Amino acid sequence: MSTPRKPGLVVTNFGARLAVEDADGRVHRCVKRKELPPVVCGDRVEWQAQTGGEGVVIAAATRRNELARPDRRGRDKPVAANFDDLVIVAAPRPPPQRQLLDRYLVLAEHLPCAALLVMHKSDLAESRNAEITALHDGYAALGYRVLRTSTRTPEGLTPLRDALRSRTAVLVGPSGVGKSSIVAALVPDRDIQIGALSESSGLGRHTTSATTLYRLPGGGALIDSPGIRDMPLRRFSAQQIRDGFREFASFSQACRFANCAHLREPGCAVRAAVGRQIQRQRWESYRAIVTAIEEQPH
Ligand SMILES: Nc1nc2c(ncn2[C@@H]2O[C@H](COP(=O)(O)OP(=O)(O)OP(=O)(O)O)[C@@H](O)[C@H]2O)c(=O)[nH]1
Ligand SMILES: [Mg+2]
Ligand SMILES: [Zn+2]
Repeated sequence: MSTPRKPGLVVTNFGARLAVEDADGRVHRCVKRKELPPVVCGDRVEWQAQTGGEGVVIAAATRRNELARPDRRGRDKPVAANFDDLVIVAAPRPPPQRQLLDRYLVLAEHLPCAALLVMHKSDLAESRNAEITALHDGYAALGYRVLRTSTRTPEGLTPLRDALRSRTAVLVGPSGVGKSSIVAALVPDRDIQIGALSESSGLGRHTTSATTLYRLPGGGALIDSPGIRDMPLRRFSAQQIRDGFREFASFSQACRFANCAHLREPGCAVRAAVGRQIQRQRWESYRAIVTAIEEQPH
């Protein structure tokens, strides 16, 4: 006899093993039906309880968006789905990599989702240095939302807490910038949520290193994902990369060629604006990204 189908939210996964939250906020250990494509953190699913064992996920809803990242073999695998914001975390330590920030911003433009830049560790003296200040002001000038945050000062996370209220956000950025520290500070019962996950999912301590969704006390959710060194953008065309640099749009119409790549073409209005209305470092980052994408295996 089969039990009723119930709606659920995937909180974390490890291969085919899933932790699924039910409508009452309880987490259940489930397996996925073999014929279903991979199911990840943030996926809405239907599942059925089974007597004395793991539940079975029998259907997954179409995703609104998804974050993919390279697996150990370098192939893109989805790791999170259905989020409102990509929170891109940078800090003075480890030193920020502009090109990585720009890759995440291109990604956010196309996922689609909103992008929020977080200049973290604002308690450190270096957070006022020329490089961090230039990043902050440069991205703010492009219309991106940029926040300064710290987990080491009393009010250091207030702006981020307010920005994330009732939203589902994914934290991304290189290892060591402070993503998990932010989650620990914004999710007071994170250890309890991890404990519940480890217990109910049978995934053990794995849940602290896998992409995992945590409930925020004021509503909404935060997805913590381990840092990666690179964001390959393999799924994007050259045109999408160009469109990912939002400040190019008002100039590219004036380029001599409609399909101008803004690299070496004569009569390029984007390049003519570099160093003036277009920040030189953004254009250099753009050039490095398109060059890398042309060279990478697909
Ligand atoms: N000074 C300062 N240090 C911080 C702050 N937030 C986190 N850190 C420190 O930064 C280091 C890395 O923090 P994590 O939260 O583990 O970084 P992460 O981004 O989750 O790293 P991965 O999980 O490896 O991707 C730790 O030593 C933290 O104590 C902050 O606001 N100020
Ligand atoms: Mg972490
Ligand atoms: Zn051009």
